[in-house]
Amino acid sequence: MPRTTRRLAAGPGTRAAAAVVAAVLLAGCGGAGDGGGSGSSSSSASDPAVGTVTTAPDGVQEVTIETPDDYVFLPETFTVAPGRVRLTVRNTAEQMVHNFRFTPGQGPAQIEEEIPVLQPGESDTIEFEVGPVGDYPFDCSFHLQLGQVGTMTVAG
Ligand SMILES: [Cu+2]
Repeated sequence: MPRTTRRLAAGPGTRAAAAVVAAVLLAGCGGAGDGGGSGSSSSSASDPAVGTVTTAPDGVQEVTIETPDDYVFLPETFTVAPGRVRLTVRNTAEQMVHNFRFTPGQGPAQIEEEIPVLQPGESDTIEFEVGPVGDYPFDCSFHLQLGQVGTMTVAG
């Protein structure tokens, strides 16, 4: 069977899928040549994929992102619908301390909920309401200067 290369269409429906693919590619990149399967690549099977937005039984959208030993969020973008969001940030780093906040003064509306500090190996969850559609930039304030930023998109 010939190998086909599929290009993702740039429609809104494929955005999340593209983000997931990007995250998988990044993870694969980091683990290349490492047969040990240590660290973040071995998340428990019951968890949905990192960056995948699911709806909990109580109707709240849930998503988990990770911060590794680098100045990035994995994935750095995710998309939710207007409504309630439960966001978990998992610091998979072994060395680095990170945090999470929505960048002050940016985005269609301010979201005050934040995670002030995440030690290596810690995770924390915040819950908040999103209304206006648009892009909500977030960052790790410790590493903002080093480019540790991301975007939550709210799409109706
Ligand atoms: Cu950081």
